[in-house]
Amino acid sequence: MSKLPRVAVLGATGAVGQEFIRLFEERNFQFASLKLLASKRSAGKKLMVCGKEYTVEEAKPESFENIDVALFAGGSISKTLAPEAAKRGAVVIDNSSTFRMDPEVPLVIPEINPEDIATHKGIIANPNCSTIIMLMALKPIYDLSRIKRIVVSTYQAVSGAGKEGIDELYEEAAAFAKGENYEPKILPSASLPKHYQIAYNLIPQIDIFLDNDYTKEEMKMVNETHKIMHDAEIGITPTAVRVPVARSHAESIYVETEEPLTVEQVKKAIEDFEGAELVDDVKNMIYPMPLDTSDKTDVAVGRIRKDLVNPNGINLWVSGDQIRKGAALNTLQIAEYMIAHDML
Ligand code: 3JN
Repeated sequence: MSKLPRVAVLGATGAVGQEFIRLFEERNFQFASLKLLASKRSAGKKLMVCGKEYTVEEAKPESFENIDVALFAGGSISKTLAPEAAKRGAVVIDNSSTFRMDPEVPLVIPEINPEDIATHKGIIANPNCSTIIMLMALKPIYDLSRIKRIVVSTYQAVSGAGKEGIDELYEEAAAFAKGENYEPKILPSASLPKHYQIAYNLIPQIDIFLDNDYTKEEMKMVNETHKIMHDAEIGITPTAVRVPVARSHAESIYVETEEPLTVEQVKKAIEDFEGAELVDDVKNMIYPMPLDTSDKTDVAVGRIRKDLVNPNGINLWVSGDQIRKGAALNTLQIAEYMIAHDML
């Protein structure tokens, strides 16, 4: 048996960092040592991991000396610290978008393109949550017949905008119930000049608009899908929408394949695909819902049906926990794959 890895977690106190810690316990993830890192503001906090207390340290370039694998929860800090960690010999698995489209950096969903991990040069990128949740449903279909076209609308939970997003939803709903006014400050994004109520509403904007009138979140889904699937020919049209759901994203997806597929073929492929769960029994009102997929490992796929117009079209509905499979779990699975294949 090879040696256990020396692990660092950057962003340990945030939602993704906390999920890493839960997953270490749940998956019995073994390490020789663990360092919990965060911004100066969180340094000194004590956190329990697998029954042992750890003190959060301020993240600095030197923090990554003698580290085998560094799990980065995300954020702009990745830009400066990921190269510093890689320089010191750590393999960085990064949740931010900073390096995702860098041709030198593999972008990996372990159930889909694990072979790309071996090409890393010190940094491996974790895809955007909406991309991961979509592709966990579409890869089994792609393996039956190449996908030519995807039209997807996302229904993204407020926790995708951080803890402040959840607080805003709860506070707005509570204020509304009491007939009070509430001034939104966070959604669609704290940094934007205008904010809209999310309680009892939908906001068809996640992140900023780009020159083509698609949002950055939507274009992440397009570009990252091409890279992960090694197929830049897939035509993808996304609409990303923030919905008043606390946790777990959902997506309505139309796919068009090269060859016509039957619903039975698609259902079987989803059932057989590691990490996807078929939740599809409409006669008994069984379909994926965010309340059911929150804190769950698998991405749930249902409402699978033939398109009414195109014989090569299939429609489906997906829901998955974006903090888990969409972020922390996918990152940890990359580390687990590397450990299992003696790559660290
Ligand atoms: O809004 C969501 O539901 C997902 C948000 C993702 C996100 C938010 C801020 C910055 C990302 C991401 O993972 O793509 C980033 C980023 O790293 O650019």
